[in-house]
Amino acid sequence: MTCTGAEAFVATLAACGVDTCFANPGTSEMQLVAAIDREPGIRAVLGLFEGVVTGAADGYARMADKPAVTLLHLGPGLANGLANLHNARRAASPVINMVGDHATYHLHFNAPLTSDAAGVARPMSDWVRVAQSPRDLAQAGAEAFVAAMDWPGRVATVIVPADHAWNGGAAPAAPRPVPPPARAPNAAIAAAAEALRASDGPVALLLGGRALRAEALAVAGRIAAATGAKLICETFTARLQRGAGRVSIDRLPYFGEEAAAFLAPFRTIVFCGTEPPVAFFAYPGKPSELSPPGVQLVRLALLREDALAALTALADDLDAPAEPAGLQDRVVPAAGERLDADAIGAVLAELMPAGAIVSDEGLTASAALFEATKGAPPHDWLMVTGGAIGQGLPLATGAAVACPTRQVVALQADGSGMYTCQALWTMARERLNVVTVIFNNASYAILNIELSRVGVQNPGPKALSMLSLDRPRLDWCALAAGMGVPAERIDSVAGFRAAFERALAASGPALIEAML
Ligand SMILES: Cc1ncc(C[n+]2csc(CCOP(=O)(O)OP(=O)(O)O)c2C)c(N)n1
Ligand SMILES: [Mg+2]
Repeated sequence: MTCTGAEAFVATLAACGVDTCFANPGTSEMQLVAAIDREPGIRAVLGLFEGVVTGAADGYARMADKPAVTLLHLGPGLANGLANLHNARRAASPVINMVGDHATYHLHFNAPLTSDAAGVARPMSDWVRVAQSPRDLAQAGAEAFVAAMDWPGRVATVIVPADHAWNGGAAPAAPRPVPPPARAPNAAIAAAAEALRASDGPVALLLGGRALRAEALAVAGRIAAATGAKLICETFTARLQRGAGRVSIDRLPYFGEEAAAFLAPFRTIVFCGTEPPVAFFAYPGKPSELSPPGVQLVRLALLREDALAALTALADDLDAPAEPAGLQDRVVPAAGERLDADAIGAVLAELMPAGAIVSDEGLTASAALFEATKGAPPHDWLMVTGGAIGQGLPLATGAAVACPTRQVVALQADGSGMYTCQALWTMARERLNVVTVIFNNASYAILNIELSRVGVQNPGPKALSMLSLDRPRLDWCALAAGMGVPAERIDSVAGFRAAFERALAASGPALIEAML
């Protein structure tokens, strides 16, 4: 029996294990909408802006370790979703995009929505495929799944011409085997062991990617026990498993000079799942590379090599003890009187349930929140990996779809939140267990800091007007209510504590607007 190209494509994705579609469709995608309608194995989740759709696919991927599929409307719809595809790509998240396009014979008429969809896809995709026929569309689906699963994950985009979607004669393609992750070479493991044994001073292990999962961190803790190595994580992690009972790890500071000072004492740094760090931006007269001059840099495993296997082999080589060093105790810092990120972090550390998932787009609040919650019950911490803001609320949405039994907490700066605040509507519609905390400082605060850091002196009112969010001040409670999410505004630590308790107890989403 044959079916349409769209049906064959969707059935192939389902057979590969895709169970979720984050969608914002248009006319050219109606065959795909109908095919998903008939596919019982795939849940459809509507996002009201494409940045929500792609950011949710990233959040889903980080938690499920497999791709969701997005449904996007030709080049312009895809273009709206690119910034969060950039973040997904920097997180090495598996994502499949299905992007509709005009029917092949319609393209040359240059109708209004005509664009180079594949050209739009390329910069933020690792793999792009334009389907050639209805039958080829199913093949493209099977190939896209393997491309997206290229360990630990990639962004794969399939352009779907409308006539290939609606024409018949197609059949689902068989799923293809997903290859196991590449192994770090033995020579790299031996070099790391030798460097750690023979270092002429303090040693550090700088971890990123899949080295930040609990199992890998436990092995890193054993290596720390054997060598005294300090464990450091990259500044912006895709998914860090942390909290009480897990191996604790310090975060490389964001500002370049702080990061350089942090790394200065080390004579040997071994990298696993990440590369030697560089400054987020260049600043006049300041170095790009953050590792101290003359330090020995050893790459144990690259991002795309199996971090757990490499750490395990290194621990064996070092005869590391079975018990990891640096296990984190359950710690709740005292919350001060003043409502700030430290106090909110202290309340989170006290009240966050075990297994919580935190989407951190707290920007200037982030460092304090991260520090305060290190002794919270075990949880996962997800950050903005590619520096493109507007990720936090969509990421929380996708994580909640992937993990319906876990509590998601979105720690959200106000300016960044406005890029993709439509995610709140999806949280309400899907009744997702997300508590959003908005840090309303009525400012692009970080940019005010950066303005002086790049050396601008005495900025005028016009410059400052580009960095402030007052006149009018945003009303997040009204925004949330308008999208179906119950919200309350608080301006004290006690108020936050009570509101957070209420929000956790309620089912479905809630928003707390903290006035800083
Ligand atoms: C897609 C994108 N656009 C613009 C920027 C530049 N940018 C960086 S931080 C920022 C403002 C952040 O303000 P907010 O989210 O309120 O955090 P705060 O600094 O107040 O803590 C902007 C506009 C960016 N990083 N990414
Ligand atoms: Mg702000």
